[in-house]
Order: sequence, then C-alpha cells, then structure tokens
Amino acid sequence: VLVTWCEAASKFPAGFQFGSATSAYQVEGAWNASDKSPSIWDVFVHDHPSAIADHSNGDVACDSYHLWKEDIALARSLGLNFYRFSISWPRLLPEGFSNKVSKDGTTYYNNLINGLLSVGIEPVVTLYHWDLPQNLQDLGGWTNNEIVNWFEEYARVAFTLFGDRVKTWVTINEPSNFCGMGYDSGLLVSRVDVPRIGRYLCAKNALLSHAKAYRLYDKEFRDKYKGQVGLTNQYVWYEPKTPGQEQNAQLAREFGQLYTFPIFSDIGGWPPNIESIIAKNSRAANFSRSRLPAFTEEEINLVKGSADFCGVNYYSSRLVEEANEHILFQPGEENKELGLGYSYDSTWLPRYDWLVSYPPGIRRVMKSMTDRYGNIEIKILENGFGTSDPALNDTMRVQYIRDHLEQVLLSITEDGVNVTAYTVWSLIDNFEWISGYESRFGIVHVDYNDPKLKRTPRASAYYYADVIKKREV
Ligand code: GBH
Repeated sequence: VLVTWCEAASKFPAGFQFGSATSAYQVEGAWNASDKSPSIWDVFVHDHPSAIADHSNGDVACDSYHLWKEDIALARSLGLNFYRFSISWPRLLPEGFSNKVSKDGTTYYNNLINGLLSVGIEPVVTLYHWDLPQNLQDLGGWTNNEIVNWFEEYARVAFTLFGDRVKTWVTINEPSNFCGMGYDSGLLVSRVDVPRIGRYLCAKNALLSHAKAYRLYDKEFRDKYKGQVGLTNQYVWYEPKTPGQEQNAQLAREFGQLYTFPIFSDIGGWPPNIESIIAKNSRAANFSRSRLPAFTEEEINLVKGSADFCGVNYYSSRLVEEANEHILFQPGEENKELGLGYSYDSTWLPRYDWLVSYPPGIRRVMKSMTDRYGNIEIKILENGFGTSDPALNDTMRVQYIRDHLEQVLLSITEDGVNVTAYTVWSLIDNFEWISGYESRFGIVHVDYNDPKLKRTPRASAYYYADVIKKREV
C-alpha cells in the first residue's frame, strides 16, 4: 500500500498539462510581411539599436512566421500537451483597430492553430505579449483609457476567428513588467519615462482591458466555445533577508498582488495597504490625488472575478530588507514606493543575471495565493532558465526545470494547490527583449548563423519530453 501511495504521490495527476511557450515578437520575424504594421518593438529596436545588448532586433528572429511547421514538429517530438504562443496585434489588425483584419495574418494563425491541433497539441493563445501597434502607442498606448475599448475589439476579432479551436486564452502577459518597464522607467518600450505615474495608469487600463475581454467572452462566446480566459503575471517570491524583515517581505509580496487581488479577492479593487501607501506617498510629494488611479465601484465589479484561472509566470525570488543606499538595486518601482531593498542568497543556483534559482519560491507563490483567494485554478504559464551559454548539454537548465517541477508536484500533493498546467519558457531560443539573442532560454537551440535557423533540441528538451511521457519528476 505504501509503495502504491509513494508512486501515486510522485506522479502528476491525470489531467495535468505540460507545455512550452514563445511570444510573437520574440520568434516570428517577418516584421513587415504583407500588410503587418510596425509594433512598438519594431520601432524601438530600429530607432535605438544600442538599447539592445547585442544591437540586434526581431526583424527575422526565429522566422517562425515561415518556419511554423518546424516549431510544431518540435513541439510534437517533445510530446507537449499544449503550446503557448501569442498573436501579434499589428499582424492581425494592421491599423490597430478592428476596422481592418489582415487576411495573411489570419491565415498565419489559422495554420499554426490547425497544425497544432492536427498533431494533438492544444493551442494556448496570448492576446498581448508586449507588441502594441505603434499607432496605438502614438495615442498613448496603455496610458490612454480608450485602450480598454481597442483591446476589447481586438479580443472580439480573435475570439471570432479562432475561438472555435482555441479553448485557452491568456489576455495579457505580465502587466507588472510592461507597465513598469514600459511606462515608468523608460527601460523597455514604449520608452515612456514618467516615473511613478505611467505604470499606474497602465496598470488600471490593463486590468480593465483584461476584464472587458473576459466579459465579452462570457457574453458572446462562452456558451458555444466553452473555453477559459485568464491573465498571467510574473510573481517574484520575497523572503525576509533576516528574521526581523518578515513584514517587509510581506509588503513586497503584497505589491506583487497589484494585478491579482483586484481579480481574485472577495472585495476587489487594489490591495488596500498598497493603495494607501501609494496615496500617502503621493500626498507627501504634494500630489492632489493618488498616483494610483482609483477604481469606481462599477470598475471594481467589472474586474472582480474576471478570470477562469490565474496565470503564474515564475522565475526567481529575492531577499528583502529595508532599503539603504548600499543595497543591490533591482529595477522596479517597489523599491521607491515601499522603501525596500532586494538581494539574493549566494546559494541560490544556478544563477544568470537577474535569474536566480530558488525553487521553493514557485511553491510558496502558489500556496500563498491559494491560502488567500481559495481554491483557484492556477496555470504556470512560464518557468525556465536563460543563459548566454548556447551549449546543447544544458545541465543547468535541466537542473532548474527539474527542481521547479519537484516543487510544483509538492504544491499538488502537500499543499493541495489546484495547479493544472506547467509551461517551460521557452520552446526555442529567441529574441530576449533588451538582452537580444545573447540570453538563451530555449530547451531547443536555434543556430542564428544558419540561414535556415536550424533548431536542435538540447538535453533539457529530452529531459522534459521524458517527464511528460512518464508524468513524474
Ligand atoms: C518573461 O518576463 C516574459 O514573459 C518573456 O517574454 C521573457 O522572454 C521571459 O520572461 C524571460 O525573461 O531589467 O534585469 O529585469 C520575465 C521578466 C522582464 C525579466 C524583463 C528580465 C529584463 C531584465 N523579465 N527583464 S531586468
């Protein structure tokens, strides 16, 4: 009996899904094919090549726009249950608005979706993975609250065209990152640099846009298509640096719930203590109102409950202590708003740049949200390891994935967390934003010197395929 129980506990439950992911700008290339219009990333990398580590861009990337059959073949050879990719908004809607739907854009995504389904792989589709049509950015992008309507219309087109076959929709990828780095620090596109204002306008509009798309699906598509709609965010787990810093770690985690609490809490709206801290900081700086725009009662109710699952992108953890000038500075408003400093433990390995491996963090993130919001369905939509080492024998990546899968299994067996999916970022090496092609996340290697951009599975791909087959770590 004991043996059976141990075996059962080391296996992922039936129904648990394994996948891998990419995003449009990072892999597609074909930046100006057919009637596609430029996204903010196209414009950014062309205007500021030196902002990218290797001065590269996504003009060609992995050329998945043409090589999608190869990507599907790879996904199939690994036995993936699902493949998460994103739609390029300006490829589908060249004018940004729903007035004009691209025929070639539609064909491309139909090919990809149908190709995946024909080999038994479920498409998991993200609507927004950071490549906004430039013309919408010219109108203020995510800081203009009209984007709520623009996004709803875009979602309507996507649901209408692909909803019969796509059953899992991710509205928005990591608003914490593109709002923070895009509209606040000027580090990522849109290069908007309005510290401590832009990110919060974006935050509210991103939540409202997500919620509008969710309600639209509910109203017009759910009955016939019976799919799921959610949002995914990056969660960093914060541990106190010393026992005395528990409260500060708690505060950092709470800031990380900015996009989660409004959707999953009973009361809705911004996390109350974060809302009051930002209000207080705003008053202290002589603003007449909080830099964090308030929700109306109607908006609170629109957002509250607007997700069928909670998407979790988890990579790394940090140690937290009260800020002082000697503390390692992590980009992010958290520091300035909360007065906290971040570091990591030297034993957290493997480590590459910002990505420090702390596997228990993924379990704690999920447990803390389950404790707080109840038995919500969690899908891990990104987890993976990047390094500049292109080697095929990627032992560090194997270790990273194994260590994290182990914790995911413990979340299920020990914590009773309702986690139903795990996704490796990424299926193939790709354009890693400001790190260009220097930082490789693929379980499959891409040879950028080969005009055919040859894809070769790494040791981690074989390892992951084996996990999927045996359904155990
Ligand atoms: C995710 O972002 C993204 O969804 C995905 O597109 C990306 O390829 C993947 O993870 C790997 O990064 O200024 O030091 O923070 C995760 C968060 C945001 C972390 C951008 C790295 C830039 C470097 N990433 N950030 S830093």
